[in-house]
Amino acid sequence: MKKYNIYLISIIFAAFVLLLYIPGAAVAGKITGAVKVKGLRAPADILVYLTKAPSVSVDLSKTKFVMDQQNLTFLPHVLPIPVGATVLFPNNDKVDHNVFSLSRSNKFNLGSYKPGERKTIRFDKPGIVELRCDLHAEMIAYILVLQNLYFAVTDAKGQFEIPDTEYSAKYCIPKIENLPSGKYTVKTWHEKLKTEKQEVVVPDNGDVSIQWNLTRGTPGVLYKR
Ligand SMILES: [Cu+2]
Repeated sequence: MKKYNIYLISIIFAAFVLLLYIPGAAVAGKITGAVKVKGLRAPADILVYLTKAPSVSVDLSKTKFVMDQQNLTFLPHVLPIPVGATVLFPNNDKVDHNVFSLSRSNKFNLGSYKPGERKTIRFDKPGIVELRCDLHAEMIAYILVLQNLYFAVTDAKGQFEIPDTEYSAKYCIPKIENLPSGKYTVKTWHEKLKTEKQEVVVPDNGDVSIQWNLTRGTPGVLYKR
């Protein structure tokens, strides 16, 4: 029995040492924070993303990105996706819709389609995709095509966490627990807010928290060319 305990303790100790020395394994941390805004009903639907981050190769074949159409509304209003992802556009409404985008990076027109029908589009270029409907001028939403998986959208209270494990779970993306330690540029995007950026340092082991105060204005592009 005693021998068994010593074995167990040694194994736990070895695993712990290994965890400390494998680069990027479970150590380092998250970027968390909160956004405050003036002139918006809620600080929700604001994209917070890293302009440059280590590339993580994950299997996107099981992801299920959906831009729904219900009650003359696109759902969700803001959908961030990694570049190369495919999005399903089901018409779950009682009327026809015609989804299109005039955005330079991802131009398309799905044509008019009926309730119960669905179409898909693959997004191969990073950037902002403004979605519209040819039949309903009030319908508008954004698909934000991102270069890496380190991003989050603020909740109703303006809070966010990068990497966003809730997002990964929702869209069936293999979970990324933490960011490797290092210096990162964090940026925001919202259709009605001035883009802001901050430099943050993720320590070797632990999280870093940032606060934003955003104001109304014209946003910038996601990535400079
Ligand atoms: Cu429509």
